[in-house]
Amino acid sequence: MKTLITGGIIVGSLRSYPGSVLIESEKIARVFGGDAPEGTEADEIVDALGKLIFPGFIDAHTHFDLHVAGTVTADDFYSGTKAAIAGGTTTIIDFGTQYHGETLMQGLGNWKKKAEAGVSCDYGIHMTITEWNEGVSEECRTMMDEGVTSFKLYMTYDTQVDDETLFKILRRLKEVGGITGVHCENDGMIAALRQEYASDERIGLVSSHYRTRPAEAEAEAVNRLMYMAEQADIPVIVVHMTNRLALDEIRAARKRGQTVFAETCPQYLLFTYKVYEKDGFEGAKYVCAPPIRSREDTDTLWKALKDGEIQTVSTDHCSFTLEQKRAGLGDFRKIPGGVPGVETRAALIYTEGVSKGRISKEDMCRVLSENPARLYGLYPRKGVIREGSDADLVILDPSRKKVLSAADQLSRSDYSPYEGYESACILEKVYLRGVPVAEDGRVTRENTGVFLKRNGYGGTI
Ligand code: DUC
Ligand code: ZN
Repeated sequence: MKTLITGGIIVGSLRSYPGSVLIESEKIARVFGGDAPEGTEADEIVDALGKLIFPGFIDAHTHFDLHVAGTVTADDFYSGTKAAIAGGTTTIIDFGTQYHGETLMQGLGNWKKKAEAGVSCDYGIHMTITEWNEGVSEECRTMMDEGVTSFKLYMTYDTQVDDETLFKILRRLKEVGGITGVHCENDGMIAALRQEYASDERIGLVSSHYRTRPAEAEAEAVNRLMYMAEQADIPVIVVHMTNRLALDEIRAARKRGQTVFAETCPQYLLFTYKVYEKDGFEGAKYVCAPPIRSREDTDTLWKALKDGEIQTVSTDHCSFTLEQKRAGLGDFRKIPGGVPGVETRAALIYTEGVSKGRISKEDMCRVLSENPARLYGLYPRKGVIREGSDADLVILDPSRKKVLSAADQLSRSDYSPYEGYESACILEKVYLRGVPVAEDGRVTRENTGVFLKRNGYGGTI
């Protein structure tokens, strides 16, 4: 089967140009500047006139079927990956977790089992390390062999590792060629503030969530991570980075010569902490950690994206229903933390970023496709429109608008943080390895995703 997509603008991370893409079975067979030459054979011709053709988007930060805060996320792999593909995300990387007493292999096995629920986009797994011993250290090499080449460490929550463990893990990952993303927040500072706010009437306020997780707590943890990574001589990733103070710590580390990557998420680019001050319990819809910050911070993040100081925009998709959120009525500490996002990321970044001139479409390609592919060992199979790459393609129509609403979404969350938001584009067609799988936000073919064995980060950003 050969498909020719013609007449559109092919978007790359450095330049875009009018061109055509010939798909043959799962791969991109040819890329032409302008129209395909006379006589190019295809079973189907798709007219993309006036549209943008992006390499499939990669979301390197999802939590599907995660048991957390005494409950389980609303989306599992089945609904989560359908939501992903409908929104133009052809690859997700989910966080497998080594729970108490488990080996990394057990954690990985559990996550692959979860994926048996069905996967509608390709997927990889990062491994969250929560316990450290000789055996786990050995298993870091096994993980690399299994194609799980990136890890996750928490500096807060009950999944956290202490500084000694974190440093040992960094040194071990240096040996095996792994890379880790780190959730940076100072646990002690947050614990003390939460205790204080829970001791009076502030326990019932949603706004206590952000007041007890200040930007300083994030920046301090980033600072600590930077120095540990410098000493261990290893690149690291600061995941879901939210504010200027944290970015300043990354900038300082880079000035010292370190390689540091930063990820942010749409919720930190679009909203301010004022969402937590909405009437009643409305703010619970936005509770996530780290929390949403100030307007000054959102402006800083957009500029940092444009300037290449932030490498990726993922979602931290961790969805709950309103009923699940209500567990925190009367006690802000019990609101499960997380927001849905995997379905709306590309539309939001296009609308707020590209259509409003904050970033270019090439920047969007870089932070949603190419950089995550490079950072997480998928490049050039994914993340680029090039001959030989997987035919993961998104045709984005910038001439059609869409109002986002929970009523239309595929996520099992029953609300949308972006309810009523007008998207300046439609993800008209999504191809996964050559197969059309979604159209205008609806899934046309499900469960065709495969597990991706990834290479190690080879220093290619
Ligand atoms: N933050 C959240 O809000 N949810 C899931 C995990 C995380 O780091
Ligand atoms: Zn997360």
